[in-house]
Amino acid sequence: MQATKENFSYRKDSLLKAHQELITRINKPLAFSNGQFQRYHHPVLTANHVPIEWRYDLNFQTNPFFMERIGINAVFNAGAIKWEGSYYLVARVEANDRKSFFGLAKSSSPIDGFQFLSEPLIIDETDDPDVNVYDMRLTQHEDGWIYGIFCTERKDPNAAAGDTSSAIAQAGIVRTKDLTSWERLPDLSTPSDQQRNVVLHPEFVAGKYALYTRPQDGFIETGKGGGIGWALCEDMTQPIIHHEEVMEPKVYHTIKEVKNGQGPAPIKTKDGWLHLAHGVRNTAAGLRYVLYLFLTDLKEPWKVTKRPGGYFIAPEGEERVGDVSNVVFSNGWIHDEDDTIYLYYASSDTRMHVAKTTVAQLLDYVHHTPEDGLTSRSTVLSIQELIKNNRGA
Ligand code: M1P
Repeated sequence: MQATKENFSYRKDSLLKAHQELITRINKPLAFSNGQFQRYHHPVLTANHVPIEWRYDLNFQTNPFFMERIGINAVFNAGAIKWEGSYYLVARVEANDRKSFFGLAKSSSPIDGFQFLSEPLIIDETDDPDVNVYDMRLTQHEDGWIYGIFCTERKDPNAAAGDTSSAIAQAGIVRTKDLTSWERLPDLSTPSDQQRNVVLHPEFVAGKYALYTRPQDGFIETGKGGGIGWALCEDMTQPIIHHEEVMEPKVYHTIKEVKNGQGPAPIKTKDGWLHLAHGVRNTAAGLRYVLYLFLTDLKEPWKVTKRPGGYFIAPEGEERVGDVSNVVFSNGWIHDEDDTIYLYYASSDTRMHVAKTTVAQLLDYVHHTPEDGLTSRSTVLSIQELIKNNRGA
């Protein structure tokens, strides 16, 4: 390639044009829906959605080959919120150097048109600087703040010499009132060695802040910990949890056999709190992450009242392939004014998708999907029951 002004301009103009086409691309529903939710044709955010200004030096003098300077590897695991009439995703953006950070993308439509704001979020550090941050859950709390709880990862100080992998995951916390200025609070202190997938419940419970946690012994393995925990905290500016109770455990030979974790903050409905979570099982091809739903009591949100068996969303088609294949993960959904729910999920730690459903559909699903009977025989009995009823239909 010749480092000429003509080549520079041609490459720059082509890239800007392709980027503009991508971020303004119309999304359409796929033809088939299983009645539970509607998938869409295109991902809503990908690495290519990241602004050109974040990746390229646009000056011919300093970048004569119009070379990408800072590559973006993936955009995934986004928190979500509707704010002042617009839809926002706070995405995990991962650069080629493996560092994740947060990018806020905005659209007037829930299914397409997401564009990153001009700069990535810069999160203040605590006295113990974060090495990597990711997977922010946004909660609009009744105290008036929007909280973002994310995973902060640091090297394990007790790692043996030569062990360059062991890490400690904990819950970092920020809060904002305008999605522009973010105040860093101290990290959550809990009785567990490690935490991921910590989510703030939107209402006070017994006058306290309530949190869904995921106690775990190791960085990858949850060990004897695991399950979705429930804990109360007096003050988010001094966030300390003294006790966490597992309310939604991992279970042998289910979609959540190895581990599970709360997705976004639950949605309040007339029948209880609707929860979206991920469940993980092991296979010969590695871990498989799927999404599942459950319902908890309105007044006692730590009590599970409905546990539909199996997964709600599993990776399909191109979703099955990516940096960490066979994964769907969600930490953001939006409950719109008309009771539509936009469920934002990432596939294979690579890109973001949207699925559209409604509160009525999800309640029907949690009430009428048989619970996992934990044996093959019980699954056959559920199918027989369905067949019997269909014969009389
Ligand atoms: O790679 C799949 C997911 O693995 C982790 O989730 P969990 O702690 O529940 O296993 C996270 O790193 C998550 O970001 C990632 O998508």
